Amino acid sequence: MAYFETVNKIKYEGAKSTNPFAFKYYNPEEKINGKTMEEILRYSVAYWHTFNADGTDPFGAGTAIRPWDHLKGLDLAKARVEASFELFEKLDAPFFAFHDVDISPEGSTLKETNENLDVIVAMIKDYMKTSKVKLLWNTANMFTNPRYTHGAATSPNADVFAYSAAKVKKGLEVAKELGAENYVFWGGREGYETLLNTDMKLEMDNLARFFHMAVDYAKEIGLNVPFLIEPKPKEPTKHQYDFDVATGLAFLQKYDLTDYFKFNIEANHATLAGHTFEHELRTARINGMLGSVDANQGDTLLGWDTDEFPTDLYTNTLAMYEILKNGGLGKGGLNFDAKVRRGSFDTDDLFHAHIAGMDAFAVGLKVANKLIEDKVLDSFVEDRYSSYTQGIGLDIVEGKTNFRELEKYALGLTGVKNQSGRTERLKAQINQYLLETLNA
Ligand code: XLS
Ligand code: NI
Ligand code: NI
Repeated sequence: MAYFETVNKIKYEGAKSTNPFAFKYYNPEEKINGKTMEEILRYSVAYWHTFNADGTDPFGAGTAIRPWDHLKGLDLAKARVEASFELFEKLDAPFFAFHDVDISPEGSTLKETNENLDVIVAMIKDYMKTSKVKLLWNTANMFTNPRYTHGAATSPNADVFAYSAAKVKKGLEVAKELGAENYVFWGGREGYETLLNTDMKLEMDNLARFFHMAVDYAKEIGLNVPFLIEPKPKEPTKHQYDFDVATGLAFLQKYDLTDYFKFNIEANHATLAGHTFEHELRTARINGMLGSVDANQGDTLLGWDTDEFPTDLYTNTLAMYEILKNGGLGKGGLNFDAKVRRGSFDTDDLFHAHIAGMDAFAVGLKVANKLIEDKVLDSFVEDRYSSYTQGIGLDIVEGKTNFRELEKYALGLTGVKNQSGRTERLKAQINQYLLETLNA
């Protein structure tokens, strides 16, 4: 049975195409520096936004009209799996990602929940045999159920810590069973509401204990995939412990976890933390910690995670710049952790949204690649720091000098001459590259 009868397989038709159900810029087979766009971009569909979300917001009921609306329980879960593989196929998406509770319903006990999960995981595994789609990552939802009110691994209640451990244990087994490329930890409630009732040190120590146990268990079952922390500063908690990449990195370093973890960086989480997307990507990249990306965008007028499909070409260009400079995403991918707007309620919108995001990142890739090829920023930056390649600057970077010598040197200077940073010129060049690519 077809769930999305109005849509056929989406093909690349080029920038002149007026077919709404065609890619204009994303050509999976097109090679950029010897690799296909498909191999570089590694697009992934987020199960929760595409098959579970119904448009509910704090002020109103769901609006989405879906062909599985009449179903319940395991039947609903099975229909969603069928629909998901139809959508992956039609979009030609190489990856998907899910939380445990997205794919199968929770039972009244943990045992029942796990049994439901087993049924659906077996079904997904079966579908994966005849599909090219792979699991980019899975994760445990430890924020929706009321048991996580005060956190999961950082809950003041040891029973909740134990329950959460059981959930992640099962999640790691599912990752192994489905051949996941990564395993994600997003700590939505790993933080606090107020310090008045919080033992912050114990909570953070416990979070590290939890991660070490996860590492140990993965080793035990032979699951050899990167673990990814997904930083977010707030929402739903007032303060989340893995606030941003730098904060998360300090945590991993303090608790000796850097060998096993990298970051899954989400655009909208970066902006909530008061950073640009490219800042978070850069911070991870220069520390060798860029694992994967939740590709979405926020709204600067709204103070929460709006999870919009990433259509901003400028931001996508700067993001792809970091990703290419990283040598790609390795086992990571660009996961569309994004949802259609509440008013975009029919199933066609699911396709329009993914096409929009896939095309917009393909543009970003092309422009970023050209910027790198032509060394537009590199040659400027190289020149800007050239004082460190000779004389006193070289002594500084080679650790061959000290305060006494530097004072002597400074005393001998007749004046200090700086160069312009040329911000506006560089921005204009990026615009030029963007427009040239679009008009090519
Ligand atoms: C929420 C997060 C979440 C994670 C997976 O803000 O982005 O969707 O990606 O738990
Ligand atoms: Ni996310
Ligand atoms: Ni998010």
